[in-house]
Amino acid sequence: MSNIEQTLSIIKPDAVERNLQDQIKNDFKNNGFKILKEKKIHITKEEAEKFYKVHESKPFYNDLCTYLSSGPIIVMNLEKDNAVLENRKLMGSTNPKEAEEGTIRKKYGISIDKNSVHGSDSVENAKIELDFFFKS
Ligand code: IDP
Ligand code: MG
Repeated sequence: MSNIEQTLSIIKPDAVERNLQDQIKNDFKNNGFKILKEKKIHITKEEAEKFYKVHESKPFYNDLCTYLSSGPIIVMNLEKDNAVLENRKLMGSTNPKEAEEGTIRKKYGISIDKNSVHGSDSVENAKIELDFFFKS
């Protein structure tokens, strides 16, 4: 049975800065994802704080929000069968050093904070995160 889902992906500042967006988009397309919507934006620190509010109590929260707002990012609405889980698998572990061969974070990630991509972690959060960037 098919289970088409949508999820939010972000190509983070470290990857946009190194001009990796086309390679990363090809990774998604080659793995069966459709890019339904995409836009390049530069968010403010306040917007990053709102987006990452679930991490408010973490020691890395401030640096994380400074980083996500430090340069342009590409936000994408991806669609695929089981898109949320499939995207998490294609991204690899949060820490690129622990990410599996062939994953986006293994290939392009620099460090745990500069790990090139974000992906929603549940169907519920995917809806919230897609609305955050794409609700008109
Ligand atoms: P995820 O991006 O794999 O879902 P989360 O635990 O949701 O990982 O963390 C959000 C982001 O916060 C990570 O992608 C990473 O950039 C950053 N981060 C997570 N843990 C750490 C840490 O221990 N030190 C610094 N940055 C971290
Ligand atoms: Mg997360």
